[in-house]
Amino acid sequence: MASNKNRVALVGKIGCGKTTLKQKLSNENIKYKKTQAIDYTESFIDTPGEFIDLPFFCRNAINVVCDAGLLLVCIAADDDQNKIPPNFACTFNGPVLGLITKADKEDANIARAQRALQFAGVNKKKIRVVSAYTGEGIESLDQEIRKIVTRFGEKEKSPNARK
Ligand SMILES: Nc1nc2c(ncn2[C@@H]2O[C@H](COP(=O)(O)OP(=O)(O)O)[C@@H](O)[C@H]2O)c(=O)[nH]1
Ligand SMILES: [Mg+2]
Repeated sequence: MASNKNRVALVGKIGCGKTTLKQKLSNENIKYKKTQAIDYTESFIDTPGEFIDLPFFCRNAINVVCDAGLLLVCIAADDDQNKIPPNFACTFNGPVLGLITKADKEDANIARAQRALQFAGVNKKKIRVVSAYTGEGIESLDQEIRKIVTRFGEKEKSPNARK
């Protein structure tokens, strides 16, 4: 069975910037496209925000990301209504980073987002602040991901080559 250990999983509310961040980290053009289903690419598992927004689907988020090489739990800096379940990140038996996205927003509240991520079970030392628009924090995040997920960004020769 194909493994997801070379993939980085993104979870967070609808519109928190997961897909845009994925595009930025993949050096793709930034283009808005609602994520309607789980999107598997060579390096990412991008999940629909409904997995977090709707408590009923939370178990799907857990199942889908469980064997990823790295979990990125995202919350937008301007979000004043956290929906990530308490200790969500603790269900994941692997490396986790908490991302505060959209740091460029005028009404960004980094301290609030940090509290929400800690409430979601993310270690305070593992929280990073990024903006896909200004590029803040993207380069260092990219380097950090490469240290954790060794084949991050590599194109594979054929899907069957995956182990
Ligand atoms: N200001 C700002 N807006 C962003 C940023 N990242 C994403 N957005 C916008 O937020 C909206 C939702 O982004 P998207 O990546 O689709 O969110 P997703 O539902 O989590 O995948 C889009 O209109 C994006 O252009 C960012 O870093 N800064
Ligand atoms: Mg999306």
